[in-house]
Amino acid sequence: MGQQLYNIAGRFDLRGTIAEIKPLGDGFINDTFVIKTSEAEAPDYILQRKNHVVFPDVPAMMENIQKVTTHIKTKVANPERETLTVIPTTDGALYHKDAEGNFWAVCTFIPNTITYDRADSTALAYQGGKGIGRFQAQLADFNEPLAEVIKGFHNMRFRFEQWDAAVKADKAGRVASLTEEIGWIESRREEMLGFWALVENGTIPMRVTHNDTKISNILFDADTKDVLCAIDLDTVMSSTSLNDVGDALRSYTNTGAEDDPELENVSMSIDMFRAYIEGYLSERAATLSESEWEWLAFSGRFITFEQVLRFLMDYIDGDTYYKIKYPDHNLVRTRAQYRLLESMEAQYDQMKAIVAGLKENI
Ligand code: GN1
Ligand code: MG
Repeated sequence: MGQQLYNIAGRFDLRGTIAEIKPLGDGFINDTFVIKTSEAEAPDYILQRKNHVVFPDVPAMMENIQKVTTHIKTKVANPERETLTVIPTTDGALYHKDAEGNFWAVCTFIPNTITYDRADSTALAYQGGKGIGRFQAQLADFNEPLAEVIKGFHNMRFRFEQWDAAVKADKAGRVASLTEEIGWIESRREEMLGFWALVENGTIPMRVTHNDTKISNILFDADTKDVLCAIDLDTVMSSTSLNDVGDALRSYTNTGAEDDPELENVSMSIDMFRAYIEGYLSERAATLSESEWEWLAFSGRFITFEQVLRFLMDYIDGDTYYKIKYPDHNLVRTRAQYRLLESMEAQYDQMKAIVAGLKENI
């Protein structure tokens, strides 16, 4: 891989000399590397191999990212720092396709920043909420069409179609051992599709959204700990803004890990819920529709449910979508996310009361 990475990096229009290329983070989908350059004045870069099984049209995805970041750059004081900068190839393309058919893309590494795998304070949750609220606000007047990079990504009707097909096919022969877990999904089918019907009939508006708002996809300033921008823009698409809030609540409010094998660790922190929502509303309160207000608290339940479904579906399919670290990883993820969902359900009245209180005070 070593020399190959240098060759690939060499295809892009980089400044400076490459000193080192090393792996970064552990995303479930793409492979990510940091390119360090020798010269102090040359930036470092992020190189990613984009997963073209998950993203069947990488060129369209890169177009989306380019359009959205170009738009955001017109809205901010520091365009180099407050959104991603896509670096084209020396031929001017937004990606490089290698001999094996892999797609690669580069953006600038934004220095003096920090990411978190877990929100460890309400201050951080507030900042994260502010970040996604601001991202949505920056794109409120974005009117160009965006490609649907993953079909039906947060579309619950589509997810249930996939689910029904997966359970029926039972590719890995695991369905018989999953009666209880499958029951978790089936008992909520009607409620979740009922919510989605409000999106389908236009009661809940479609907007430009990020769609993968877990905390590790947000960049914070290393000194101030203030939010800088949303990164991992692969899934930017048209969706409901509630899905961004819901996915973030799933991530920020969890007292345990997403794949915590110790279920006692997992619950929803109501303080983190309040902090995230307050941060989000600091940017979005004035522009939320009545229906968005009404379903704001529910959004956490919706996306956490979807994540239970997606992890379990991947386990049923034989672990083809998410990278796993051990054989039952997707089942452990399913159970941990289900525990979080139960905790949200148990605290739902409080969540709604917090949102109602915040609405009164604006
Ligand atoms: C994936 O790409 P990454 O690792 O940030 C997934 C999200 C899931 C998340 C669960 C394109 O996010 O939808 O919520 O894992 N992204 C895609 O951690 O499927
Ligand atoms: Mg991603």
